[in-house]
Parts: sequence; structure tokens; C-alpha cells
Amino acid sequence: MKIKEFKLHELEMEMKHPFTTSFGTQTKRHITIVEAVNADGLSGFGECVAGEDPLYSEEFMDSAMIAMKKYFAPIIIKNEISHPDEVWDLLVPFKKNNMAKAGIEGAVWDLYAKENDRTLAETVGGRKAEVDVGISLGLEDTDELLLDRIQEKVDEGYKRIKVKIKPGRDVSMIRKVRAVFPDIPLMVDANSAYTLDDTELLKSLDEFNLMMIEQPLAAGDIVDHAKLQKEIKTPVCLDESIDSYQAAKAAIELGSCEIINVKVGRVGGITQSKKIHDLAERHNIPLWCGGMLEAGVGRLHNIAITTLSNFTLPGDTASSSRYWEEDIITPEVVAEQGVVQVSGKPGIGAEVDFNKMKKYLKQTITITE
Ligand code: OSB
Ligand code: MG
Repeated sequence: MKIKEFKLHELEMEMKHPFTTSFGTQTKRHITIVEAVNADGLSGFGECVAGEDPLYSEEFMDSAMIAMKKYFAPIIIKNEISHPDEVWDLLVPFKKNNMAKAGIEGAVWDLYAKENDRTLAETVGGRKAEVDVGISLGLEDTDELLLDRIQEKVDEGYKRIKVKIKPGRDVSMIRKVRAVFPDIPLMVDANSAYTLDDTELLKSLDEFNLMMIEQPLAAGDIVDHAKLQKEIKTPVCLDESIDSYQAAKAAIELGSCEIINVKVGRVGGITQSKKIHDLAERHNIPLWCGGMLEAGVGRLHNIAITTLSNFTLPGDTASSSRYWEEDIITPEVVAEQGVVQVSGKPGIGAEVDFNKMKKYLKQTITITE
């Protein structure tokens, strides 16, 4: 396949509700939609999930834009490729910048699937016709507000509820949640807010029958996570720590986690996600697909990857309406009773609606031969 040009559509989307984690509050989302166009004028779409600021990881939207424009798009245009797996090989001399790489690679995967008239899910090797989803709830100002949000999402049928925690908003808050919702599938995500000095506190979460605790310690603390997992009963799930196949291998070998959250952007794309998937499956480590407050294109990529066999736990790919008044795709992603149907249409399975996208568009940068 030959890519003739890439278009980088920079969007700014207002979120319906602010989303607060231990590292900050977000009220709008800066997103780059990557469009790969072939000689016949057929387009494939990817989404770069880098955040506004380098708070979740070292990447941020402006850095990713430069990396895509200056390095990654030109090198893919220059080379003829026979399969999207080759994108990683072409980009691997450039270190890290995984979300930028994944944005470019995702557009190539969608185009490849469309050229072959197959769904993206089938193309990556997935077999499921539907996927289970949960929802991630940010920190609220009061426990009462959080309880209301949980009730709303339980009523909508989400398969599990994830609650953000941070020091001072942890044990007593979760105790209240469990008092009101004793039986819901519940997990917590700390986004690296703790250290091993907090082991006793983290151990006290064991009494709440949580499905897992996501990323309690810093991203680089793969060794400390192994120590923590030995001390606590609640399964540790790693998010930020798993930024490569090598990191996944280290975490599995050291026993740093019992579960992995795969984010396509964080690991550098679908090819790397598949490699981590197969490794985890061989080691009986279940996976789920995390989210980065994606617009529709990223959501559909997440759904496609979730159709792989070892994604056995509900992911964070909730309905488009979770964050957006109006998403940029038609039809939007809709979860019904916590289940999303996988589209049978080629590629990501929905149209990118340029009329809708126009409302959010800041600029489009075109990279050609
Ligand atoms: O840690 O999983 C995370 C959002 C932005 C950055 C990091 C995380 C999250 C979420 C929300 O938890 C996931 C989503 O709904 O897209
Ligand atoms: Mg997380």
C-alpha cells in the first residue's frame, strides 16, 4: 500500500463534565485526528490521544503534532508498505513518542482494512461481535456527588465502575461507596498518586472486594509494584507503567501486576498492542482496554482491539455521549447495558463526519510526497 498524503486535523472539543484525576482537571480535549489518503482518494483515520499537557505521560498534544508532522508522516509517505505492522519498524529508530506513532499507525490500519474491505476488528485478528464496557468516573468535590454519578452509571448498565482516588480521597470514600453499592463490580485508579510508604493504606483497601487497583505507584516503579503486589490481596493493574512490550515483559516476569490495561496510544499502536496481548495471554494475565477521553475515531480503534481474545475484562470505552454533546462520527458509539456492538462495516466501522468535525477544527496540516 502507498499513502499519498496525511492530514492532521487539530480539534478542540468541550467536555460535558470536567474530569478530575490525581494529576489534574480537564474541561476540554485537544485531539488530533490523523487522516491517511491513498492514490485512489480512500481515507483511513487514526486519533492521537496525547493530553493537553505532559501530566499523564511525557507526551503532549503539541509535541505529538511536531513528531507526526516532522518525522512520522513523511517517512510513511516515502515508503511502500505491504502491511500496517511495518509502520512500527519504520518508526522504531525514533525513540518513544508512542502516542504520535500510534496516531499515524492507526490511520494506516484503518486504510488497510478499508482497502481490503474488512472490518478493523477482523483485520487485527479479533473475533467478538460485541464488547463489554465499564466507565471511569473522575474525582468529585464531595462523596455525595460521586455516589450520584455512580448511581446514574449503574442505572445505565455499565459492567463495572472505576473510581479515581488520591491521597485524602481514598479509604473513607470507598467505604461509603461500598456501603451504598455492596455488590457492583468496582475498581479504583490512583494514576501514580502513592508510594511504597503508603503500603498500609493501600492494604486497607483489601476489605472492599475491588476488582483491581490501577497504577497505585509511579510509572517507573515496576519493581516497587512487585513489592506492593506481594503485600496486598487486591490485584494490581498497570496503566502508565506499561509503555512498551519490554515494560510488559518486565512487569509480568517480576509479578508487578495481575492485570494490564492496554492503551493503544501509550504502547505505540495496534501492532505493539497485539504483541503485548499475545504475551499476556501466554502468561494468563487478563487485559482490558483503557481510554484517553477519546473522540469517536479513537473509541472505534479501542473497540476493534478489544475484540481480541484476551481482553476479558470490561474496558473504559463508554458511549460517545459520556464526554461529548456531539461526537465526530456517524453513527456514534453507544453502549447499551454495558455492551457495544462491533460494526460490520469496513475499517473502524463508522463515518468521520466532516460537518460535525468542522465545529471543533482549529487547523488542518497536510503532509504530501
Ligand atoms: O488513567 O485511565 C486513566 C483519562 C485520561 C488519562 C488517563 C486515564 C483516563 C481515564 C478515563 O481513566 C478513561 C476514559 O473514559 O476515556
Ligand atoms: Mg489509568
